Amino acid sequence: MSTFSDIIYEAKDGVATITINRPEKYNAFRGKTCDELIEALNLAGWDKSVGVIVLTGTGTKAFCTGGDQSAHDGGYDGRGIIGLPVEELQSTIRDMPKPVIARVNGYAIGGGNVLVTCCDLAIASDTAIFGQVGPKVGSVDPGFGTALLSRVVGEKRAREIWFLCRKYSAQEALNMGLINTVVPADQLDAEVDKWCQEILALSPTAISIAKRSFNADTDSIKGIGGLGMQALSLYYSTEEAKEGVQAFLEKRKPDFRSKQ
Ligand code: 2NE
Repeated sequence: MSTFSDIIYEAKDGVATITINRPEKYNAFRGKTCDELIEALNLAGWDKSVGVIVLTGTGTKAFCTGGDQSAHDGGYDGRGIIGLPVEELQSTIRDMPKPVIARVNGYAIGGGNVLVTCCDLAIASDTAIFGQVGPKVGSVDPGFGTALLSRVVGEKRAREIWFLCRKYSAQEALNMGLINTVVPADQLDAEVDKWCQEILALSPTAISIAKRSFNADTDSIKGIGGLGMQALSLYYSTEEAKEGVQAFLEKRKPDFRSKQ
């Protein structure tokens, strides 16, 4: 029985599914959502009956659109350096000793795209849309969101993603290596299940050793992320950053240049 409010947790036949359940906010996360995600990941991660974790969002509009801008007032509404323990959430995905699959069913934007980046595997519907929006809304995710992304898609592409804030189709995300496969929306669950069953047939310990060895190469990014969040908390107190949040909430174009 799930005791969560912002997420849904279900573990069945070796697969734990964690669903961000805030469709009215396009599955954006607030402080409480991050805390619940961390708790659920730990539940699944250390449950021996679970061999694979699926992370997704409720509905077809969004996988996750990152930080909840309506819970942002010079910082978010939860705990941690910026009021959103996002760097802890990202590290928890990486630290879990089993594969975490992003099931991407719509927008994976901002911190949602970073979650896709941090997941071990990503399977998307052909309607999914990816991208970073930080510099458009007065934010940036300066750790796994930037440095790991460049490992995943390459330096030039990662810089393009952050410096232009464009949106990318599922096919484009596949071409750049951000995701593993794309399927028609009505085949998403069957495809995710197929990948889960293949993983469940393999040695869990061998997979967990492989996961940790993949992580070893990029774990130093965690330190960059901590430092980055300290800088981000200072940035959030500026007029320039506040303009980004206000403009999003007021559905208008931001004017950053006059505020820097
Ligand atoms: C996702 C996107 C591109 C969708 O655009 P569109 O035009 O299709 O829909 P719209 O009208 O913008 O959004 C639909 C509803 O969802 C809410 C909107 O406010 C709107 O609500 P209503 O007006 O219908 O009531 N919504 C969407 N995203 C939300 C969000 N993140 N927080 C609160 N409400 C949200 C477009 O909506 C978009 O670009 N969203 C902005 C995403 C954003 O700013 N994310 C935060 C980035 S910063 C971050 O994630 C982060 C991090 O990664 C690390 C540290 C700190 C922060």
